[in-house]
Amino acid sequence: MTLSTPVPTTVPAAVAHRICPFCEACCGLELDLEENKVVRIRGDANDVFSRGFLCPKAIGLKDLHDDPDRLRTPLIKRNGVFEPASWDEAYAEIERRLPPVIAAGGANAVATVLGNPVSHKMSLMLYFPRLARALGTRNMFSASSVDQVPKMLSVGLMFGSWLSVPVPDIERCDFLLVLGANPMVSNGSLWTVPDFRGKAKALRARGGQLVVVDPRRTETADVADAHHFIRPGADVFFLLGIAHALFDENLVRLGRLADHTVGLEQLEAAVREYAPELVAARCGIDAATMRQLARSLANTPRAAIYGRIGTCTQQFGTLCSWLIDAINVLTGHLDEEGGAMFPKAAAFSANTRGAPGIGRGVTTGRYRSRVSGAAEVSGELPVTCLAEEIDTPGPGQVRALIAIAANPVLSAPNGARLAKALDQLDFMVSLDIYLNETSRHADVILPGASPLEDAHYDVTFTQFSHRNHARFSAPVLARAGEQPDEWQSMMRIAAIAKGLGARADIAALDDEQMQEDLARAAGPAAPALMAALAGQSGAERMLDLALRSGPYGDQFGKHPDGLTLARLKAAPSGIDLGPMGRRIPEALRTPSGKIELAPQVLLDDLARAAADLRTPAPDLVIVGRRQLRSNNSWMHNLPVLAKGAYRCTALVHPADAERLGLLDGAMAQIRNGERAIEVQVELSAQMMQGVVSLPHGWGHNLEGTQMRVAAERPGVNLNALLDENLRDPLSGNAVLSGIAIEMRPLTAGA
Ligand SMILES: Nc1nc2c(c(=O)[nH]1)N[C@H]1C(S)=C(S)[C@@H](COP(=O)(O)OP(=O)(O)OC[C@H]3O[C@@H](n4cnc5c(=O)[nH]c(N)nc54)[C@H](O)[C@@H]3O)O[C@H]1N2
Ligand SMILES: Nc1nc2c(c(=O)[nH]1)N[C@H]1C(S)=C(S)[C@@H](COP(=O)(O)OP(=O)(O)OC[C@H]3O[C@@H](n4cnc5c(=O)[nH]c(N)nc54)[C@H](O)[C@@H]3O)O[C@H]1N2
Ligand code: SF4
Ligand SMILES: [Mo]
Repeated sequence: MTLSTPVPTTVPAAVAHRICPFCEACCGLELDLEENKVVRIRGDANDVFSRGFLCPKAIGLKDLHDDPDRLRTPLIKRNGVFEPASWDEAYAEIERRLPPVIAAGGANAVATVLGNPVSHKMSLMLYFPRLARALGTRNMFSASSVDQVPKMLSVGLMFGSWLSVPVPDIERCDFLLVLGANPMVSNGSLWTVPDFRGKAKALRARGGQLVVVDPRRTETADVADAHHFIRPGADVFFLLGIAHALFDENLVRLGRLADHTVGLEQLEAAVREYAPELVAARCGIDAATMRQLARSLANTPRAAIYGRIGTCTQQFGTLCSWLIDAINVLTGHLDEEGGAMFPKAAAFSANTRGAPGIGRGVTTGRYRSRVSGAAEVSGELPVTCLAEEIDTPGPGQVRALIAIAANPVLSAPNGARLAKALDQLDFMVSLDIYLNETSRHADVILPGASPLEDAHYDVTFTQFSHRNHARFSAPVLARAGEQPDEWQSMMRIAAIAKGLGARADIAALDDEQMQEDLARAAGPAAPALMAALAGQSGAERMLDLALRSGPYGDQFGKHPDGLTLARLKAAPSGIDLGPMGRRIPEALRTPSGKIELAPQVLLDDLARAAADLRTPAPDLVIVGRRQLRSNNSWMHNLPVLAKGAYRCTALVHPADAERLGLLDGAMAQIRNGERAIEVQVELSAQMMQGVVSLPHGWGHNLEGTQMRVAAERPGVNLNALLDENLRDPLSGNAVLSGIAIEMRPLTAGA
């Protein structure tokens, strides 16, 4: 008997379409197939959203599919050694070992940790809530807290829901200020914008300006009109200075939003003491430049400021995230064409559900982490608290972990402590496609299907897209063996956690939960909706429901021309839903029904910034950097991306190198207190003096992994240098940027 639900086998077509799962740009790809094999990958010229764009990573889809190291069967660790196992055996092992942990320690004894690829896999994204409900644990962690929680919190406070992130309307924008982001390489984040290069070029061609503010003269700065260096971590002062100048020079124009905004006076009072002249030295940007930027933002009819990871992963991440949107409001560019606007996603968006224009808003701190007392934000605790929750004894200690597409041993600060802690667990399961730095600690690994074998819809990224659209990717290739969908693996674990056992009928369980969800959402209409969805199951059924009941949906017959999953399936290059339109006040979900320009918790946090302004900035600090042929920690095993020059180098300004005795190509030690790493130096005039840049996600030299290509050139782990206890106190997000370091030479130059 097999426990895994059989998966329909697709008949290979000559040409197939797939949304690229590797980054937030979500490009539509066209794949040539021959006998269940991909022979060529190109951008889908007809894709309604990405219009043929792709980057070199897309080709990696084929390498990923063919990678001999990619796991194709479950693994069970016995006597310290992983052995291939059947799916039945793997689930049986989970049933043997997980329930006793829950019985002994309660629901909170099991923790979950989610990684970045969850948001690129519909199956994981839609079914994790089911698993979470079955587990009932408060110990939920994710990569969000080494990433974007500050933005989620600031937009939650200002606009009322966690993912109501305004994004630049780049195709109609004439002045764009990019702060702490490098979309030329990252291809955009919390802003789904394929072909940033082409769009930036068009912006400049129509007479617009692109300005980049970053401690490195980045690839994005290279295609901009101007670049200004900024001291890492000083963004809060830069933004306060800009806001000050807007008030000071009488440039504040709320326009239409005046009626929909509260807190203007409080904001004005809060920024009063931060004249550009006062903060300039700390920012490394002169006051005249700051004032000019404020004027350009205010006086250009269609303009926006956008900030990303550099503004989030620092000690004032929430303040920065708030001030960016506040400046867009002050200059009259929020919710206006060519400014920063709210996408209207076809499905799953909190700001299209419920009563328009008002809501419960967001709350944080409904509970706190056991050891550090970090506040819950959006149902999660900071991932930097995971190790201490495992290695600190006492009631409520975490004794089991379910890791889902996550590699925190490399991606979070102080992975060495986490690695040690993971070995102390009573039980660990990884849903992962590799035996890597984190999954090597698991007792059972359940592999996910290759993206080419999986259906997909961008649950998350349609909510951040610069143009509204909907696309669905059917599986491109037939599956081998018994490989289930990842939602099925999670339902299986959910059934085990609920005491129903590994042999539970998960299809029936899925129906039951769907019925419950429908009853809650639709009341008496639920049975009719369930009937309308008949014949579907799993993630696709959930998607169909969300599309049909969404803002463009057919409303189950009420709008016969509206969206359904069947319609999407019939449009392999997607359905265009038009440019972003005005959504204030309808998109708001704050209790006041207004944009909250000056939430009290943020005003209170300014005291911390004020104190920091009085502290002298360190001489030498480190920041991160992303690279085109890489993606966080997990794409270093793909030959097509791994080739080329060694990339995990520390960029150092020549003047710093001279001062510190560092030579190009030579090895150096970087030290942060007790922690040290050895890096290869690369002299670079791109760097601001006093700032060193090193990419993250490297360090593939740990024992017990199976990523043979990555291990050949392991690189060094930036996060080994960072302190897991440094967090932005409001959001709990890790501080990854602007950390004071010392650096000294180890060997002579190459
Ligand atoms: N110093 C520093 N650290 C950082 C950052 C930084 O800028 N600087 N950036 C942070 C950011 S923004 C992020 S998002 C995090 C990322 O943090 P993580 O998500 O923890 O790290 P990833 O490297 O993305 O690892 C993803 C994992 O998912 C697995 N995986 C890939 N595809 C699938 C799949 O289809 N199914 C399953 N089940 N597993 C899959 C991979 O094998 C890998 O184990 O890193 C953060 N860490
Ligand atoms: N090729 C590639 N693409 C990716 C990824 C990848 O690893 N590789 N990761 C994906 C993920 S998970 C994410 S979250 C996105 C992130 O997308 P982005 O936010 O665009 O990421 P980065 O390229 O790291 O750009 C961050 C910039 O912030 C700068 N910076 C560092 N510290 C500071 C500071 O204190 N202030 C300011 N103003 N700037 C600072 C850095 O120099 C860098 O140029 O990228 C995604 N896309
Ligand atoms: S930009 Fe991102 S989504 Fe587009 S092809 Fe490259 S990795 Fe894939
Ligand atoms: Mo990220």
